[in-house]
Amino acid sequence: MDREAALEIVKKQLTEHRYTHTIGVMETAIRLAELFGANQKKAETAAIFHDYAKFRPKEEMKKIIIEQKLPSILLKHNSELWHAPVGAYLVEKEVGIRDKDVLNAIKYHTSGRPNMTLLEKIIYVADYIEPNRHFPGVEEVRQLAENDLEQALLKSMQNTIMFLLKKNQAIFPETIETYNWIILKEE
Ligand code: DGI
Ligand code: FE
Ligand code: FE
Ligand code: FE
Repeated sequence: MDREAALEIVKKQLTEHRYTHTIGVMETAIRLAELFGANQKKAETAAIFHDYAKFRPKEEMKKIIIEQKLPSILLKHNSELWHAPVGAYLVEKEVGIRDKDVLNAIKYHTSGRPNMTLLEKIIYVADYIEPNRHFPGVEEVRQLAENDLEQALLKSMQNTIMFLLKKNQAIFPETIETYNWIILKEE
């Protein structure tokens, strides 16, 4: 899909702040794709639509998780996690995007997953480091992403898990599994 057409579709789903974030993720993802040899067009499309479902009512997302047989464990965890798998479903159904690589990058952009593809890593990291983000430690991840995407992914996951631990929040199993996968693979 043409970039301008895609942006016009997603803009209607988002707040101005979230739309600005989306543009930042798009630009960052394209640059990472160029740097690490991924398909730039897929990176662009996945980035544009990654937060498509962010503002859907919780009840609508819950209904989709049940009816589409998405993992029911999602319902026990923070609803912040729901927009990623629900977004992948809605982007296929409502926007007509069928590319599995793009849909999986949207689906796993919040938790990651073991054996993530290059495109999935790019969207995860771009979401974390895009220029409008101001988390503590984000600059270190930006530096790492200049030459080592794996290290950038590991650091952003560690920061996210640490942040959740400090807030007494549960960690979604797939988030932990992704973290373990990166660490064990390096040994
Ligand atoms: O949608 P964004 O704000 O751009 O970012 P995101 O989709 O990466 O993350 C959305 C939220 O989900 C963010 O506040 C962190 C949170 N999150 C990520 N992994 C986990 C999580 N929350 C819980 N409870 N457990 C997780 O494993
Ligand atoms: Fe998100
Ligand atoms: Fe993220
Ligand atoms: Fe995002």
